[in-house]
Amino acid sequence: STVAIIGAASALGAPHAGPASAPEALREGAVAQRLNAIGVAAEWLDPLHPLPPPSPAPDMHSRIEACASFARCLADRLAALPAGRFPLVLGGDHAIATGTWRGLGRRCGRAPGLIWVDAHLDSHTERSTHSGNIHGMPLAALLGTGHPSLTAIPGPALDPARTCIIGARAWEPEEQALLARLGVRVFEMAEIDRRGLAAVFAEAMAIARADPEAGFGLSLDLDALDPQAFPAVTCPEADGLDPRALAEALMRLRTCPDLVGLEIVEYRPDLDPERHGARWIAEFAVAALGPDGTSLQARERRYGAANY
Ligand code: DIR
Ligand code: MN
Ligand code: MN
Ligand code: MN
Repeated sequence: STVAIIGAASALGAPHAGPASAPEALREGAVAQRLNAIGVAAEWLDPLHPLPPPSPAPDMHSRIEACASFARCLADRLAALPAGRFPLVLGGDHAIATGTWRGLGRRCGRAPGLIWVDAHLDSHTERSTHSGNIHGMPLAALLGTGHPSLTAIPGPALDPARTCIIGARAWEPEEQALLARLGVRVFEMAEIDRRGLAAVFAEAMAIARADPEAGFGLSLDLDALDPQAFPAVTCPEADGLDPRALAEALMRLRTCPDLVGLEIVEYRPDLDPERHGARWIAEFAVAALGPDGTSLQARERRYGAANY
């Protein structure tokens, strides 16, 4: 099995263009080489670029349509990924997730469980948003709530009972109310400080894997990390995860034959001339995906041609 790295160079959902250049910076930043060096085959596919946004900045409705059409392309790419490829999606802002997880749901034949690692809840709709930014809406849309253009991206909606959030510490009441109504488990930063990330991550994995017939994935918004360690993100929030502790937790994914995809978003290389962030991102990919030949082969068997 080969890790297929898919750059999603869109910042259409963010208030800043920075995340759009992350795939280019990460391609230079040796993510594939780091994986190859530990014996995991990895190669970049052609990155996806959105159409340039018109200026002046378009209204929210046009930005929703632009994010949705980019996400449809990404979903189609993932749904059509050949057998024997494990998808590593590198954003871009978090609005790309609306394409990633619908496309992987199609690839696997059912909705994956999902661990959403984020300082935020990303569960606004076009009606509840305070900021108007689409990257504050993708989790609601994946769960089936929100603007029809976002909820109708082809693929199965997530199951709230197999979805959870890790690292939350900044939200608006409307999105918290939606998640409470749907029953999505939210592991706030305060709970992680109390119990430790290892214990919380184990519980999150059990939630995401509750259906033994379905696979699961992880979406990492880098703003979940403490900005003192990882400042180069679109919306930094104080007092977040320690990147070393996160890398250690991610190592638990290596032995999971049912892991269907990994996504890492919101890196802003324009704030990081030394590329410290790119090295962390390579570290997270290595932690999650390398070296465990048995699990990569088991993934290939489980999500091989017959299931696509
Ligand atoms: C805020 C921030 N809740 C919003 N969300 C971010 O814009 O709706 N998500 N930054 O990653
Ligand atoms: Mn966030
Ligand atoms: Mn807001
Ligand atoms: Mn996010």
